[in-house]
Amino acid sequence: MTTTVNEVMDKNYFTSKAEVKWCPGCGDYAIINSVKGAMVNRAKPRDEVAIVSGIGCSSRFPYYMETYGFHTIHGRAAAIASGLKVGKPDLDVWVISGDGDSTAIGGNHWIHAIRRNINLNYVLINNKIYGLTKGQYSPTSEMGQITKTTPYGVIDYPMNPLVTALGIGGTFVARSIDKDVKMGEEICTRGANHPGFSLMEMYSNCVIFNDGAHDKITGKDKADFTIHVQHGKKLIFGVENNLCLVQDGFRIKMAKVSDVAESAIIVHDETNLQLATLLADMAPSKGQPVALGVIYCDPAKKSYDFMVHEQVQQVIASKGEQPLDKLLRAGDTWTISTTLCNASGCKTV
Ligand SMILES: Cc1ncc(C[n+]2csc(CCOP(=O)(O)OP(=O)(O)O)c2C)c(N)n1
Ligand code: SF4
Repeated sequence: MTTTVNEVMDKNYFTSKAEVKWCPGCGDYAIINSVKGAMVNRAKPRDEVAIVSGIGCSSRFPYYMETYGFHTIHGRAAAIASGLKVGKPDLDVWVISGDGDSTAIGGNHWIHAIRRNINLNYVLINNKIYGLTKGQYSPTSEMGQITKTTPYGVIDYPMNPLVTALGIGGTFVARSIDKDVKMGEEICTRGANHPGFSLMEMYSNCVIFNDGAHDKITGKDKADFTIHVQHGKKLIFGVENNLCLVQDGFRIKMAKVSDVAESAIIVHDETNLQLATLLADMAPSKGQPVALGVIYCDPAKKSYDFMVHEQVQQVIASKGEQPLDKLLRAGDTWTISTTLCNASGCKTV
C-alpha cells in the first residue's frame, strides 16, 4: 500500500473497497465522511495513517478506510493505539470507538491515554446506546431512556465524556454531530493537527436502537438548542440569533441579547479551562444549548510520546547507546535452584 505521486488525495483515496455493513441511515456514514475530509486536509499519505478501533458498530471503521487499520478487542483501542504511537511516532494514529467501547469496558484505558496526552486523534462516536449488541444502555444513555436493558427507563447518572476529559488534563476537546459533516470535518482537522490527545465526540443517530436521540439538536429549532463555539467570537445563538451566554458568578447562564449589555456576552476563549468545562457540561435537559465546535485547546502541553523520545535522546546523549543484553543483566541477579527427590535420593538442579 504505497502512495504514487499521481494519486489525487481526495475522500475516495481513503475509501476501501469493503462493503459497508452499517444499517441504512446510521449516523456513522456521515461521521466517516467527516473523518475522511480531515484526512484529506491533513494530507498524510494513506500509508502514514493507522486507524485503531475496539468493538462495536462504529468500531468497524478501519475496514472501510484504505489506511492501515486494526480492529482490536472491546475497550482496548486506546491501549493498542498508545503503543503504536510511541513505537511509530511519525504515523497519524486515529482511534475510532463507541460510547460503550470507550466509557464502559474501555474507560480505564481511554482515561489514562487522555491523562498522558498521547498524540492520538480519538473519535468517540456517541449514539448513547450499544448498537452492535442490540440496544443495551451505555454510560452516556440519558436518565429515563428506555432501552432493551432498561425497559422502565435508565436510573443511572450519565457520564459526559468531554467534562471527564477536561477534568483529567485533556488538551483538546471538541464536539460535533453526524448531520453536520462540515463541522465534523472542521473539528477532526483541528484535532488531527493538535500535537497531543484530541478528543472529538461525534453524536451519531442509531436508527435501529436509539432513533431520534439527538432530534432536539438536529431538528428545525436546532439553533435554539445548539451553540457553535468559535474562539474569539461572542457566544450568541438561537433561531433568530437572539440568545446569548453570560457570566453568572462561577456559572454561565442564558439570556436574551436584548436584555444584556453587549459587553456582558461571553467571548469564547478555547484556552480557558473553566469556561470550557462549563460549556461542555451544557445540555438541553438542563434547559441549555449543546456546545458544538472546538471547546478547549491547549497545544502547549508536551505529549507523552514526544517526552518518551526526548528522554531516550537525553539518556543516549549522556550514556551513549547501550546493548539491550547489558541492560537485562544489570542489577541484582538470582540463580534459582530446586531439589528433586525420588526413591533413589535427592538432587539439586
Ligand atoms: C469482552 C467483551 N465484552 C462484551 C462484548 C460485547 N460487545 C460488543 S460491542 C459492545 C458494545 C458496543 O457499543 P458501543 O461502543 O456504544 O458501539 P456501537 O455499536 O453503538 O457503535 C459490547 C458490549 C465483547 N465483544 N467483548
Ligand atoms: S445498529 Fe445502530 S449503530 Fe449499528 S449500524 Fe445499525 S444504526 Fe448504526
